[in-house]
Amino acid sequence: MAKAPARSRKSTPPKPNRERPDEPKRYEASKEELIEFYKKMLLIRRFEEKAGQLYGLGLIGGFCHLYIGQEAVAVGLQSALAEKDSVITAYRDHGHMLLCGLPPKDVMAELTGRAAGISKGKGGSMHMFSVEHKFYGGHGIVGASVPLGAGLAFSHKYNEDGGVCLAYFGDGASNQGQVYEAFNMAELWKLPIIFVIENNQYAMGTSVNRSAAEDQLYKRGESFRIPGLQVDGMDVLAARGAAETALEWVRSGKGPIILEMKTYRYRGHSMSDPAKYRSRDEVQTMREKSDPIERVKRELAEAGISEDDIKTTEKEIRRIVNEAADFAESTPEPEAGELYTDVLVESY
Ligand SMILES: Cc1ncc(C[n+]2csc(CCOP(=O)(O)OP(=O)(O)O)c2C)c(N)n1
Ligand SMILES: [Mg+2]
Repeated sequence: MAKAPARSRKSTPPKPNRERPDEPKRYEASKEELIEFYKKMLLIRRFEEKAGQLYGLGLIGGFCHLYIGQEAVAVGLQSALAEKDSVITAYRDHGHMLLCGLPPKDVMAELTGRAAGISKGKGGSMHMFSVEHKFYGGHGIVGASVPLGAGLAFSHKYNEDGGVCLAYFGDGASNQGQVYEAFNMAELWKLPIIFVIENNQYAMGTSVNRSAAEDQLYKRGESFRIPGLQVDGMDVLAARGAAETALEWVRSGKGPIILEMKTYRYRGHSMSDPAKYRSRDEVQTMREKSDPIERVKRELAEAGISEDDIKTTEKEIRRIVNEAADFAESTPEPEAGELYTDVLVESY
């Protein structure tokens, strides 16, 4: 039998260590920007609280996952995006959409299953989409936003439009195989994508330290040479600072980057969650000590914004959310014939 050729003892020399991004700096916001961050976080919070109420009243059906507690992540990151950039996420998606500029009443009407909803009332909470606003879903398959996001980044590169894709996924999703296939291709092809791991510490009822062999999720790209940064996701200015660093990295053609945003969800996983996997105390402590909105409120006071101005902002947000809810309750449901439209795309 022919002998197998002797293996060369010389191994390929390792590639030199990759350049790494600088540690992000906490963003120095102007007064106007700080007010804007506050408004946006409050809009998401009040919108989600209202959605929770409408669900309780039976006006919203099916799945509904609230983002309460995590607002600083999406607000900080998306405030740094340009119009050419795209956003994709999983099912905890209402906040991300509002930040992409989708009107609150169209999102709320989708939740109540009305024809005026952004997906004509046929998608519901998890399946909203708006090419016009460069919001590409809304996906119920855990981890799916990662390869789909890589595809969006590929299209930015192919079309040379200068855009970057912000692809969000959860700590639970970060244990999925498809995530790593996408990491490999994204780095190989130097795709313009920021992988955002929203580490809210739980995947349904499983805590990250029970399910992740490497629970420092920002390191998950190491074997693909994708750098990662760990960020305080309860601080909107830290999130914005990280976005600046990540965008600079990606826009200069260095390929993908990972941001692990350490955050926390206050509500249950979805609307039916027995919440037996964590104590009330744990949630209460997070709310009291780390609430991202209260934090900005303190910064606003320090910047000399008056209580009255803050109250006026709160009133304005309440008005927007109440109007969205009134619209979503009163606008008609889709005609029965809509069952047969938008099912298949015909292309010749
Ligand atoms: C492929 C797939 N597996 C399982 C599920 C069921 N599932 C829905 S949400 C979820 C937990 C995901 O947690 P995480 O990624 O941390 O996101 P979070 O809900 O915390 O935002 C699971 C397992 C699913 N929807 N898709
Ligand atoms: Mg999670």
